[in-house]
Amino acid sequence: MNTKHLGINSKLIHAGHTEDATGAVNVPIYQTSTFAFRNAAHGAALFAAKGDGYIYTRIGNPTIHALEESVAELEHSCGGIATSSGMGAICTVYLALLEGGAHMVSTASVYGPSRGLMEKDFSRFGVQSTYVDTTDLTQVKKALRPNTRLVYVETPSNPTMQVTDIKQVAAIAHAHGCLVVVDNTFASPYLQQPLDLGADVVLHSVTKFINGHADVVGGIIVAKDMDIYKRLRKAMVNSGCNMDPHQAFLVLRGLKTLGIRIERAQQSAMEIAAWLEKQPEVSAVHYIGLESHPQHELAKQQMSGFGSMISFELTGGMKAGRLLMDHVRVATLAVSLGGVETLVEHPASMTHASMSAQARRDAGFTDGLVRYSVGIEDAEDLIADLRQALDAVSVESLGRTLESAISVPPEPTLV
Ligand code: LCS
Repeated sequence: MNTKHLGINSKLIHAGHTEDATGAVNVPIYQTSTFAFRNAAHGAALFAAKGDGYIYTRIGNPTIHALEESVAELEHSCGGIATSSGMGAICTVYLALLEGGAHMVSTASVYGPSRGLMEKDFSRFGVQSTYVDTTDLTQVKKALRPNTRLVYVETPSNPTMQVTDIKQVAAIAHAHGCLVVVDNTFASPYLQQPLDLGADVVLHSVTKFINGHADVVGGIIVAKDMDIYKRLRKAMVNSGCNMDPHQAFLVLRGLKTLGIRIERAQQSAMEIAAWLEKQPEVSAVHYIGLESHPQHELAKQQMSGFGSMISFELTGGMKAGRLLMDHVRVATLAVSLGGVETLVEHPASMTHASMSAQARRDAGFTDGLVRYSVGIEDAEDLIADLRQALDAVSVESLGRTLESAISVPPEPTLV
């Protein structure tokens, strides 16, 4: 069905789905590694990219193709490339668009391993990188070098919820002859379409909002033009970062409810963020829907909603952050985000522990930061859960302080 003229919720249901001979309403799982050629000429034509059909699942598969077509349409792109994971998508992008001696400028507050892969692995092949606060356009301009090939932006960023102006960054990067890549995981295509704002490539960890049910790990990349798309697809096929057909089937199923999941979760997120702002144990709340967020106005312009990711800082620092993890009951203590269940984690000791303490501070977050991915439970239950957890943290912190004040120091060792 041609869905180009339809609204986003209709696209979520129908885009990418072409009816097969059976009339199956859902795209079947083509669980096969290889596809038989009709004859030698057909096989040769497929290898010469001249015929219709499939060769081998690492190169392409109908179930995976349906997901790629669907996300490509949602992101207003010429084509999608599904990958084994979000990190598979990031690795493919670096591999396809950088080479030894090239330089990349990136958001400092990116998902930890996106930075780790560049600084610890791609650097071994002579790729250079500079991490800056991309919400500050002067820092982006200053970081550009003659050999800069890529400006990589994560917006909103993980876990600081900083919003980068995609249009402005694209104008700066393009004037310098660089490509712009946006990690759109936190917004999802339901809330933000970076290609329309000037980006050249968009990637997602589909593990998060796109799938939305915490049962699949996957990634996807979409490109603005065919030339870039072909470079990315070649890198994915050659590196073997492909998605599996069963993974693609589950993601296609999750994708259908993206709109209603996000609408509900972001309504609760707004309530929870406003409540958190009033709690004495909380020194800062980073939610782009709050007027107090420094890029609230920009988020309003470049996104169609504020999403459901919140991070907040506890006055009690690292100790309070870790204690809170042990006391939440409705929210699940787990990494990942963007699912129907509310997930809570402590970036300094978990997702962003691979960054140095200095890099975390430079990226703009403290060791008392808590990341909270709002799911679709009842908002009042989540608020009550946070309140009892904050109370328990206060009681336990006080207990530990008293304990250390009255504890008898150990006997000095006699030598
Ligand atoms: N990009 C962003 C913004 C992410 O948050 C993640 C994973 C990735 C890429 C990588 O995707 P994956 O390979 O896991 O599918 N973020 C995680 C997080 O914050 N907690 O656990 C995983």
